Amino acid sequence: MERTFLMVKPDAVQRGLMGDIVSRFEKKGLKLIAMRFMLIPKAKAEEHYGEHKGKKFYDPLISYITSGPVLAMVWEGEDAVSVCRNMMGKTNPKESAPGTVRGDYGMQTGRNIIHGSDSPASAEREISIFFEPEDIVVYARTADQWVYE
Ligand code: IDP
Ligand code: MG
Repeated sequence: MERTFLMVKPDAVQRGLMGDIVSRFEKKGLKLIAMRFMLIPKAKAEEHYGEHKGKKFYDPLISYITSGPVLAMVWEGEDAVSVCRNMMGKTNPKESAPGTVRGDYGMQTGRNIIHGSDSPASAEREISIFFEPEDIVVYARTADQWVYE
């Protein structure tokens, strides 16, 4: 099983979309194993988005992601990283397919609703920024026998 880091961004929290977004991943069959509603300290935001440092959207991105609470989550499932990226849609919501989170709710790249890890290695790195090992909830979900053959 693979793990991925997802985060409902401040715009989506303010717009009351948390429940819908969590519900999509839950209904898909992914398993929630950690969740934290929080304000991101600036240093953590800079660590998380370190790969973008120096780009023209970097400073606005750090302001955006620290502008209000986010919902940070870890989800587990078969190929969880790519499954969740597909459900999120393209980075630019104007180009995201209808039915995806960004395609259904966003209008601009600078307000694109959700973050999701782009590889298993990124997922591991990002999870460790936002969660301690003991925050991960280990449990058997009985419905898994109806999700996986
Ligand atoms: P991703 O979130 O789909 O992986 P990245 O290219 O990794 O996209 O960019 C990280 C985040 O930076 C985006 O989700 C978005 O919030 C922001 N971002 C990226 N490009 C732009 C841009 O051109 N204008 C404004 N914000 C941007
Ligand atoms: Mg990215």
